[in-house]
Amino acid sequence: MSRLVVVSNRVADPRKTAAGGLAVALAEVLNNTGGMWFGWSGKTIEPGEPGPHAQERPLHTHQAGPVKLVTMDLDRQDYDAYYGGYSNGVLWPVFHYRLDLADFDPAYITGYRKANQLFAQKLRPLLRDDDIIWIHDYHLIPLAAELRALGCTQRIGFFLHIPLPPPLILAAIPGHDWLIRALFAYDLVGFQSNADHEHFCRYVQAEAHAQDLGRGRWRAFNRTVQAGAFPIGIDVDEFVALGQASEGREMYERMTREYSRRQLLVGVDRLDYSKGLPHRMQAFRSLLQNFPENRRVATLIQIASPSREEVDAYTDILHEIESLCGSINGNYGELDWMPVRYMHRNVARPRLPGLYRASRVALVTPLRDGMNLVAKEFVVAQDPADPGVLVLSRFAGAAEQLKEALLVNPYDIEATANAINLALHMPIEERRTRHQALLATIRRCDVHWWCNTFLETLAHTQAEVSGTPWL
Ligand code: ADQ
Repeated sequence: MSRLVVVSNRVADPRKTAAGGLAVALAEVLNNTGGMWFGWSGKTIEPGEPGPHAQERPLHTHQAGPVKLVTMDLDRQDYDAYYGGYSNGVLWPVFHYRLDLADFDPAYITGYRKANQLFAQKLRPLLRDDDIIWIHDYHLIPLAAELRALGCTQRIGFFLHIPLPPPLILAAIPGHDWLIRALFAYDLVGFQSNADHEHFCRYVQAEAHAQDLGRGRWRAFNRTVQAGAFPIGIDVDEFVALGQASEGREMYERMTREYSRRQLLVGVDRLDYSKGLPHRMQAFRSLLQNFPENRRVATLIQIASPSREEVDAYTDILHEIESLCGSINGNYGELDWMPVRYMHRNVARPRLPGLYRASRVALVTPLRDGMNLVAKEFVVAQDPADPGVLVLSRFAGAAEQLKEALLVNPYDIEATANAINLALHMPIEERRTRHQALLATIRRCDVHWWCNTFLETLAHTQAEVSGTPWL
């Protein structure tokens, strides 16, 4: 059997739990298949620090159960241009439709390319001929092209965890043509939703004049690539078991005791401008303003884990949220009731199911999101006899699958407040019916389905190369 090699920017010990969708999903996959997980070590070498040049630097290797973790350090300047610069200063905002937040510094693309070349040079000698390579996310789009340039002929798949915008927005990215051309070095390219896949098709047809070979296959630059939607899921059984374990149960009991006379609303996010936290706070404020019967009852618990604090747009959003929470609590709070409890930190993963289960409503209202796993976790954690209600942004990839949620436009503050009110007062029969349907979808398309479908498709697809490829 072929060995699976997963490559992503960050690598985590799959036996431990982490916050962040990609780390959680990949840990599930690798724990099942075994193999190698390659990526950045989390360490940067400062200018002037003694030691070998990047190319000669030794790799870090660590066996974690069935998974071999291999990581490399990056020079500070390369890391800044690759990670903070092109990946999170250009690709992340533009892929999330936020052209206004992008920093189009021409130096970034060079650092991004250099880091990808270094990843390729370090990974190449570790590969076996029959390895299956699965590369993840926007940090590493050109990695297959760099590996091919070094002679790799293995099957290589790519999965984009974030949305792909329509061609007009995509074309705002400096180097967009180079970036999309690099996708043709893969055998299979996967997206979260049909919408993202359709944007890819439109782009390659219009900008790369690719030939449509049917059934998701495209031909351009003397290569073919297979593309499709593979919506990511969660490990449902694992999350159910987590909810039944002692920490999950204790959390549930503590929350239901503490808030016995209240109705809890919950939001759990990385602190990121794509998650729509200020809009969510404003909708909650409108709920209290327009539907006063919810005052003294509805309590929003918002957990936002620290994320990418070295990027300016992230500190701005932090201050905005703190000020909104302060003003809502100041205007509506009572001596014995605080409308919003905001925590800027992680919740230990074993406690999450208990927190979700104790909540009547989840607010998952990103302005744009590739998928959003919190929406799925919330549904799975509910008591089927008395389930809570999911208020979900129609701009999350999850909305394509989770049609029985209350779908909202998070920019429309009043409409979102109406939906939250509806959720808080939804009759139990309707809650059960919606929950049953949502749970069935989430179970059917869980993380194992995602992984198996992607890898099976990859195993049956190999790019055809004819003539001289552009590489
Ligand atoms: P993220 O943007 O990180 O992931 P998401 O899908 O919601 O978003 O995953 C977050 C994960 O981290 C969930 O498992 C959640 O429970 C956990 N988490 C988040 N905040 C936490 C907190 N404060 N405390 C504890 N745990 C927390 C990216 C894309 C998404 C896509 C995933 C997977 O942006 O659109 O769904 O990858 O592909």
